[in-house]
Amino acid sequence: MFQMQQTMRWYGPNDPVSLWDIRQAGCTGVVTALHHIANGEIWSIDEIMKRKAEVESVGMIWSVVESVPVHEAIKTHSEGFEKYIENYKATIRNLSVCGIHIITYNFMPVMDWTRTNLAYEMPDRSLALLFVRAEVVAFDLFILKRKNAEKDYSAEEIERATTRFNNMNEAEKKLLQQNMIKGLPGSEERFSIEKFQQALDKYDGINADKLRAHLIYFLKEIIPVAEECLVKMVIHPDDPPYPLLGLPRVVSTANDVQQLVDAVPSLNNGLCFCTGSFGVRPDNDLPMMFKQFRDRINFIHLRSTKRNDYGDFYEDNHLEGDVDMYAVVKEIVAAMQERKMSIPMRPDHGHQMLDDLKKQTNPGYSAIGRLRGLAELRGLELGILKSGSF
Ligand code: DNO
Repeated sequence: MFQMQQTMRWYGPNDPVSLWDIRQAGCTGVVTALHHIANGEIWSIDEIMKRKAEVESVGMIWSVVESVPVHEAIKTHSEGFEKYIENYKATIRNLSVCGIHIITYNFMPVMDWTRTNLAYEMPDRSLALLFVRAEVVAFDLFILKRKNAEKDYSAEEIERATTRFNNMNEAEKKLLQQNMIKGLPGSEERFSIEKFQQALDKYDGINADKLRAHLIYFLKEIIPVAEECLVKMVIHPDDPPYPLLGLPRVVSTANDVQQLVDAVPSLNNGLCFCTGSFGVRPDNDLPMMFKQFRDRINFIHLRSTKRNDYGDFYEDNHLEGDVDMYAVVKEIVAAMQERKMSIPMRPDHGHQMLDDLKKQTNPGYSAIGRLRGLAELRGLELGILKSGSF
């Protein structure tokens, strides 16, 4: 019987969660990246081997790279983008030489995953990550003051944002700005407000169709290299799965993913199935989506969110919230038996809880919350496997 390969993300030597912590959580694999190498530069074999040795010295394997970031020039087709694509290919080759064969990346313009509140208190007093859409709209209209921003929102959304903004004190406004532009761990980009505006300006004239065309161009360049090196590229969906601050997002729905598959059908053109990201949209049927793309899902993030009708959501416990985790894990278990292989999975995020409340932690990536999530998911999978109900 094939089971998910249990992994956790590790941000490298500065991560307050150690490799031994990850091992004690029951993981056999580690998901990591060379965060110290600037976006767009080639990852050398030396640097990759150093990280690999570190992970292996603790008795685990480096299962998945998350992420090799895609330089902004590649997304906008601005100066130097061909060179950055060549560098990306070189990194794929080097990772493959070192025996690392699954690479995660995303194609979100300017910002990676985004939340407005990093310490939202749950009824049990653990802290969760929260996204309030009215606050993003308020940031756009009243802090960033983006030209023509009001055209992107309905009258009702503007009213909600105005009320929310008027109720915020200076400290809250400052914190919101910070949360929007400073980037969450793994985002790889940090901006001042001026630099942020300049980065947005680069997307003038780039709508969803154009961004998609740039993504397909990139795939047509890199997937043949991935095929040759036996590397599975897995794209991470947009988080949240809809446009932000006027920036297009093109990996938010089943239809978006299908378009990428149609353009580049190779199985090396794969998907990182992130239930927390896709699950924010009620029109994304997660078990169906898993089934649709099961041949090319080579990495899984399991997490659940709880949404409301305004586009807000918070990150819930892994087996609660809107994601039907039982139905999703059933599909995963079935797909693994069919493909005769296990797929690496990490419990994505977790609440800050217990002893971690007294510590400095990476938002979403504290040890104990993820340990709870992993323990629950591992039990769910075992129950499904043993009962043969898949
Ligand atoms: C957040 C993560 C993302 C993800 C990238 C993949 O917790 O899931 O930062 O790593 O989008 O490139």
